[in-house]
Amino acid sequence: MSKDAMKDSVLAHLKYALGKDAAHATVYDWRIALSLAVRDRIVDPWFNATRTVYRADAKRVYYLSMEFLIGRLLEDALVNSGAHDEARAAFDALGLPFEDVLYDEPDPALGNGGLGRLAACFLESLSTLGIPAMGYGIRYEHGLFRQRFENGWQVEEPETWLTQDHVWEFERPEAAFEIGFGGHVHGGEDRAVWRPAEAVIAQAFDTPVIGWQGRWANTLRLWGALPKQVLDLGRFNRGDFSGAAEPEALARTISRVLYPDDTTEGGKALRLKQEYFFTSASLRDLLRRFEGDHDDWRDLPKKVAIQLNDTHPGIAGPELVRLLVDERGMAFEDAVEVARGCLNYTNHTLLPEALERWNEGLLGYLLPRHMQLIERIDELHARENPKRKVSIREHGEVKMGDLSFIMASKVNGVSALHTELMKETVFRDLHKLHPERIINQTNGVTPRRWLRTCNPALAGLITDTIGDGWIADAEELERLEPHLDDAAFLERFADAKRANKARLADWIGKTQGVQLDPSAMFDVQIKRIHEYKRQHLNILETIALWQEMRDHPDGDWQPRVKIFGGKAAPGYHFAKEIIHLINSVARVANADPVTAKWLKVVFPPNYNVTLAERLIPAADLSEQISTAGMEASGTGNMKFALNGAVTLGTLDGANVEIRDRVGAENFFLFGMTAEEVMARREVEGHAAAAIAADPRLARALDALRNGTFADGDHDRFRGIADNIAGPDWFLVASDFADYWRAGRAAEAAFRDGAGWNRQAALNTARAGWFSSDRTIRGYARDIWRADPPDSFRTVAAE
Ligand code: NBG
Repeated sequence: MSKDAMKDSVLAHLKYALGKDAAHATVYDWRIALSLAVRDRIVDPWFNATRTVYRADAKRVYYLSMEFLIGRLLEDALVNSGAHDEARAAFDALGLPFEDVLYDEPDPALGNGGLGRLAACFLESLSTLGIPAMGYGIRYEHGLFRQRFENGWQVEEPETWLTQDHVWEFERPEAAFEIGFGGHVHGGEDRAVWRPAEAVIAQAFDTPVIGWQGRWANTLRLWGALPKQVLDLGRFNRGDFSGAAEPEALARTISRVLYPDDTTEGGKALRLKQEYFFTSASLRDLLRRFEGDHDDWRDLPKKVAIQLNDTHPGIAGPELVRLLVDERGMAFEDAVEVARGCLNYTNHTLLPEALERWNEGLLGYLLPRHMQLIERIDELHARENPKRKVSIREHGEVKMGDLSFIMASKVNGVSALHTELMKETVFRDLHKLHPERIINQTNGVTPRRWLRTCNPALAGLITDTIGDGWIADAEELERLEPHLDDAAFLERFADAKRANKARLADWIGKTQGVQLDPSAMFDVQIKRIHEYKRQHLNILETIALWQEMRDHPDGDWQPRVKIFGGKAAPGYHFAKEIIHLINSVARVANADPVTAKWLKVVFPPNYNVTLAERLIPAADLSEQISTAGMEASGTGNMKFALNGAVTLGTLDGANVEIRDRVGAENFFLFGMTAEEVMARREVEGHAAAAIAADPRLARALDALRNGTFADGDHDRFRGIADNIAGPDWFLVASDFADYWRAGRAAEAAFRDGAGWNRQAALNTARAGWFSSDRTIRGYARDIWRADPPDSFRTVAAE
């Protein structure tokens, strides 16, 4: 499409879809008009893909996830459909600010963190690779809360992305299922009849997900909850107006809000309802699709691969068995075999508080038939494995991890270390019974969004240097290596980083009112706020650094900017205190005339995909400092490396593999290993000993207790100080000294401009393996046994 055709299309949509005249159009109007123009270009490849899959009767992958953190869609669609340059040119010709239009789009926060963003990267890679797939999830009316700071404290506000037109989705009133809850089960063991006490309608909303170069598009199908009956007319006529609207309100709560917590289980009935709601709708949808062309249910695993993204859709096992037995007349044991042939499960955390368990009373009340089937599945597994020590049910609870494991063909971890720890810890007994079942698939990120789109300066340099093949095959980035001995290339690499930092400094100046020196070292930690991720270790080191600078105001300090971003779960008090501490240190340190030229602390609020896209390209140092053994993988760590930031990190999650690939000399390692962590926790008084041995740490902790950052209030940060001095489960004290050492080593390396630059460029050159295309190929090969249809290439040419 030419620039003029794009311009005409945008103007036509502005006029006929929005009813606006160019002279009176707002940024919002232009954004919607442009989105519609780009959407037009996606619909054909999307239809073609669907037709091709039907024609080839190809196996489909179904990715079930409570969260899809898709980020803004317009720029992604522009870049992947190849319309970006024409669109920019068209907007230039119209005299309109293209960037403002792109940033006008709200970021749909339909996820908490890594798990949801991974699902979004996977969808994009599935489309890029032409693998027939569908993402299934919930269309939350309110995504993750919007974060604001008030006197440094986190304040949560509802996210309202749907108050604007959301033109990327197509409503599908015809794709709807009735989802029941509660009630009673009648009849025998097989072919029981479940009569639910209440029901809601799950209705589909489809969003096309376009792959690189617009060759293929899969669908993200999100379910919205609607009432069976909009209005209780009887109550309305009796004058009970608010009561009359009750059925609607009740039903809609199911897809109203995303649970704002990615590590602890709310244990709420509503959450269980949400999980069953979208899992059941998705399974019934895919069975209906299969039913259209096939008549033997035993063939289901040949056509259907289902991936359970963590245990949130773990009820899929019993639900699929129920649909096959009660609604299609299959024998129980056959149904279990068919279900297991289709289902696979990804584990994303070892934190015990995050492993879902449902009270049997609650499960039996909301899903009585499923509770019966879970008992039978458990008995069958016991019969098949007479030596087993475990049971799905324990202390009156159903362990969703064990249920998902037992009902899956393959169970995977998300980094090499995490997978090994899974075998030794949570699934130790099940792994002994089924040693083939657990495999590893190290996470990845899409290089389209996380390099090509978010970092045009670096992407342009790479393409000038090695061509654009890296966008489809990120491992081609290795071809940069020979250029790392070319001073001119390294200078251009440094220029790109400098430009990104200047841009970020400008934005921070405007939005946060803090002036940053773009030549300082930009040191970034962005992720959910959690004790295991140890933002408090980072801020403690910041305090110690600030104190030393004050002691030696004539010192030759390396200027450093500490940038934080992340939300705390609303009920996680300690995490909120950490946020308050960071903001309090920022307030004091940024205003200190002695240190302000060397040290700045900034914490832009409401961290989300869009903010990550701003921050990552401008980072020099990537903080990946979790307690070893606790971060399953991490994916931010990969995005930083890809964008030429050097990691300061522990041997945790995928950091281990990043270090292996970029080389130990290009990675600042510190801290205990996972094994050492486990051993140290057994040592009584480990924190006190670490503090006694390190005056610097003792003094930083004192500053928390003497009111330095709390206008003299000695108690404000006592909780954090006491925790680090006391139980210190996350070993902040024990890792502090080594973290301090590594931080100084990173600063020294940064001072040596050329050497640092080379390290940074090496990170980019060697991080291509962390593309989600590589991850998806692994899943397709080892788990799903699904391929792109033979005609994928011909379709692209059509
Ligand atoms: C998160 C882990 C991360 C990992 C992502 C994606 C959950 C439950 N787990 O380390 O904490 O990168 O999953 O696999 O959100």
